[in-house]
Amino acid sequence: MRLSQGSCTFGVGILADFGNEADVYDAEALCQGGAFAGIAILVDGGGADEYTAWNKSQGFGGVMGIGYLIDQSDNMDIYMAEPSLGAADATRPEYYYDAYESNISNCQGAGWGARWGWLSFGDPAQNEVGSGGLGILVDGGGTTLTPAAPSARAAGSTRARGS
Ligand SMILES: [Ca+2]
Ligand SMILES: [Ca+2]
Repeated sequence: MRLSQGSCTFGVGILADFGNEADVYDAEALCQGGAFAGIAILVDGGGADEYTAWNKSQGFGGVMGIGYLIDQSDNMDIYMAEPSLGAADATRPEYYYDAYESNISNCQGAGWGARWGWLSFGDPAQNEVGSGGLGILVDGGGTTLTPAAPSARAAGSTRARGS
């Protein structure tokens, strides 16, 4: 499932759960506070929660985007940025990168900018026009961070900021 659980492209997307129950947030990409050109927020008020995603999630700011994942409590939460299913696994998602033998996650407080010219409309002089955004993961304590795929946790690329 993509574009869900507090996600936006050119707009605002908010998922706010202020209850104290334990929740499972499981999605694929641009989710759980993942933003392109806008503001995306996932805020959870309490409970021992589990967050799982593959790419550009859990506090991700892409081009012109600001993404927040805010877990307010000190419950023991689990944050998973799926690292890999392996190159030979046909079920792996498209975020797999052979050079790293892993997914490229851009999760858990990551800012990412476009530098491949895909916004330049074919004009090389206009490459790198998509400055990255701001990705923020805030947790009130008690967190378990599982092994994450590369480019995660307070990561920034191409005029971007993650924290
Ligand atoms: Ca919760
Ligand atoms: Ca927490």
